[in-house]
Amino acid sequence: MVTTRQTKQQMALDPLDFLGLDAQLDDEERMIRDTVRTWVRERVLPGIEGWFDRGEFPVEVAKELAGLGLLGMHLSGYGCAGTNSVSYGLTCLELEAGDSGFRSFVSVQGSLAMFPIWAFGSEEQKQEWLPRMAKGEVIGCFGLTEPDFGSDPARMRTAARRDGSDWILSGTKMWITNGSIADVAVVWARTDEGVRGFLVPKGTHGFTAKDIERKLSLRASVTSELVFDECRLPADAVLPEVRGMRGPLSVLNEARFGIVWGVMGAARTCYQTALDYSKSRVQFGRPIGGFQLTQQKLVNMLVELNKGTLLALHLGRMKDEGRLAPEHVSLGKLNNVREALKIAREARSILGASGITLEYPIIRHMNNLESVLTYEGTNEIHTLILGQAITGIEAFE
Ligand code: TGC
Ligand code: FAD
Repeated sequence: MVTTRQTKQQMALDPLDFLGLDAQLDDEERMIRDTVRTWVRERVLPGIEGWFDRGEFPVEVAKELAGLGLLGMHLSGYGCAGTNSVSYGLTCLELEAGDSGFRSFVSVQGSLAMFPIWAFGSEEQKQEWLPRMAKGEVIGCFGLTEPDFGSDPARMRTAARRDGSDWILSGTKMWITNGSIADVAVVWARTDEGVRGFLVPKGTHGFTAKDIERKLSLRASVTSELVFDECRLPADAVLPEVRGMRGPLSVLNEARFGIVWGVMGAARTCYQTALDYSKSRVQFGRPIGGFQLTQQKLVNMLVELNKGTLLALHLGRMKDEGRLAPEHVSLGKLNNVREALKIAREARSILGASGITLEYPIIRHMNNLESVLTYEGTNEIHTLILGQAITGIEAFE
């Protein structure tokens, strides 16, 4: 505890790392965090306003992200970097401090497309896809949601039936990140043996992808509808090691973990922007940061940002120790997205009218976070998962 004035002065309080969490990271984690932060500063920030405005994702960055070792970074072997979970989380945080679209790209590639192949694929499937995906030569997507089944994917209509040794896949998947730019889609479909995962390469006869336009959120990210019209797939297109909803749902744990961290990056950018603005914007003859009501907003942001980042780090350490349950991830996703969105809205208010333009990053982050609140399990679904965990009573239906 700080007891003297002198000790207090020696301990410089950093408004962006108030609790000194940096000291809780090891050298490798810090190095990865700094590398990604620099890359975001040099490669994302100069272009993001334009990409978001035009509704584009600069797909050429896939190879750069691969060059930094970030695609499938928390997986081992097959050309993947094999980092710990905290390093993956820090990467998500720094990417999302730039834009949620970049974290989404890395989440989908590493956690939703590569992870199921790595966890449930045959050795041949792993050899065929993972090294090229780690290099960014092959882009993947993950098709679970359907037009009529979002929160309740177990009722999906997409189905695959056997025809000799082949499979015939039919159905529609909706809201699929990276859908039209993907070289391979990991598609979940009902079969006689329960829900199974299929690897569907781009160009498969009957497989089409159409982008969803006019989004006002995650504009620097590709979101598509995938249609499978009697697609004939070979016997080895199916992931052999998993059957049932456990397959897609366990994959989601990986990406949800990345979101727990990522949204704290978006929140940090919003807080930092509002803090800077509050010190230079003068009204009634003084900086608005000098008004008690503004300070209360900034302090609320500071508190939630630090709590959320601490929670992410705690969950990361639990994951690295093999102690993380899916319900822990739900707690992190529920809290951190909710609080990040509140921080973004509060930060926007501090900028007044300036807060509604793309000249500042806040409204972009705020709009992005609306998608993040919904995807990977809405906040209602995570509330129900936690409600069931503590009462033992299921309240989904
Ligand atoms: P339920 O009957 O509870 O369970 C079925 C089987 O699955 C197991 N299980 C899990 N396993 C691992 N991890 C989890 N989180 C699991 N949750 C359930 C369970 O043990 C059981 O296994 P078994 O072997 O006994 O059969 O499942 P349910 O159908 O009742 O569903 C429960 C519910 C509502 C929680 C689930 O459907 C759900 O999470 N819904 C939300 C859907 C969702 O999150 N969709 C996300 C789509 S992907 C996406 O949004 C990507 S965005 C990408 C980006 O751009 O970043
Ligand atoms: P619905 O399930 O229709 O829910 C509507 C509302 O009802 C929500 O508020 C929900 O919480 C509430 N609700 C539903 N059931 C209950 C209940 N039992 N109790 C209380 N409230 C309930 N999916 C993929 O498979 N792959 C992807 O790559 C992907 N990327 C996405 C990218 C973006 C930008 C977006 C926006 C979505 C993406 N999704 C993806 C889809 C996403 O996972 C779904 O949108 C999400 O699961 C919610 O489904 P829904 O939109 O159909 O909403």
